[in-house]
Amino acid sequence: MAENPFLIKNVDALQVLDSRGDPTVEVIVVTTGGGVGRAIAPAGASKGKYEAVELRDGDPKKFCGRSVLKAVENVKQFLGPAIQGLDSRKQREIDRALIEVDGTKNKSRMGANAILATSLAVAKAAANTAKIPLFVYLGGVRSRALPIPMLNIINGGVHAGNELAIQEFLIVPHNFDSFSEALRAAVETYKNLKNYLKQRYGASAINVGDEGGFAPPMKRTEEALEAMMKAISMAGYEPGKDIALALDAAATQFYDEEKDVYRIDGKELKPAELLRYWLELIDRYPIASIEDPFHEEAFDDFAALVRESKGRIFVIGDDIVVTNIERLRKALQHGSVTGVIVKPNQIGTLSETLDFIDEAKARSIVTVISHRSGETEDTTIAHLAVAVSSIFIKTGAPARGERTAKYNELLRIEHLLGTEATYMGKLVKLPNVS
Ligand code: 2PG
Ligand code: MG
Repeated sequence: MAENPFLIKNVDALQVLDSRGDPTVEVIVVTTGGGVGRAIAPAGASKGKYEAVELRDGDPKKFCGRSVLKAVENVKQFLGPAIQGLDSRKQREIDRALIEVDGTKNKSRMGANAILATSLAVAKAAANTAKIPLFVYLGGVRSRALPIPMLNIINGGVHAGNELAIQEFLIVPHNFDSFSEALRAAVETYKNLKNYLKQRYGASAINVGDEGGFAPPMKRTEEALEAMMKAISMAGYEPGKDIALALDAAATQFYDEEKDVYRIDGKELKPAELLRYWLELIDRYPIASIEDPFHEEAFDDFAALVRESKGRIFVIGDDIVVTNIERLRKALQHGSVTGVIVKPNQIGTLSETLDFIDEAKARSIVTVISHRSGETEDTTIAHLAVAVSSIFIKTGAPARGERTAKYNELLRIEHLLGTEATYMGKLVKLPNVS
């Protein structure tokens, strides 16, 4: 009998660079059948306290302390040998083995960067051995819906060198027949925004932040929202009806724990005042979702926004939930979220990411498969979004190679699916947009 071609024959790792010039871990898995899987771990800047831990060497002489040579060694010495000879299709068994080798709750011994890159590379090697695309391998025949992209076109917070407190101002092109049409509208809006910002604020306003969005010298939230509304209209679309707005406040970053206030728009707002501010904004603008409206422990404040917004927006948890099932359960007990961000590197393995998505969906929680601010050419999240029929994907502005890599992969998937492809924007009605 011929040998099983799906067995893991070789696992290798090396240090490569992410979009901020920081080193990160790349893992290459090869199967006995010659299938190859290659995956690279991304890295966040506004990280949640409860995320799985990324291992960095901290040696000031190497990459200013940011090198990941220890994590690379961990793949070669411990993680690789632990899964060698296993069937690459047995993702759960493999991920369990990786978790066991690490032995900590937050993956801090081997490093979540080492573990995630290994876990994803295994799935890609299995798909490659089977000679099918990753989204088909993960999702099967049911995977044919392209997600609605949430494109971060104005950057603030810790992702940009301006004074906007809110980290991400996103456009959500939903009223389109296909993903490619939606992406085209997003690009046209992005280009019009560029022209508008240049005229209004000068040439330095069109410098871009970490995720490819512009980082204009704005101070107030409403300035950014107005600019986006204008850009959508200038591009020939109707704000709300065709293209909605969304925010990722990443509020932990502008929360002052000692004083219990949020520093935003030159003011210090108490949680109850910030809640009122969010409600006012969703009255005035076609905002379909707000991510991390309060800091990462504020389960009750999140719940108050869910209650008081009465289904008019998705209240999305990122830092508060960190792709962790236990945190999701806690958030659901409190009624804190109606949507969640899914970042595989927050939890560290593919199976745990899939379990998280399943549990969210089973509780009618909307999913947003998401990139990190430090990204690479790795396109796994594009495949994951289609595989699990996620309504949304968040992967930056339609600019910078590490962001367009994901959009281009989604265009390829749509092309490959041909007439079988559908667009989530056609299947789902967004709140607060008419
Ligand atoms: C976020 C992300 C990605 P970071 O907060 O949602 O946009 O940022 O990767 O810095 O955590
Ligand atoms: Mg976020």
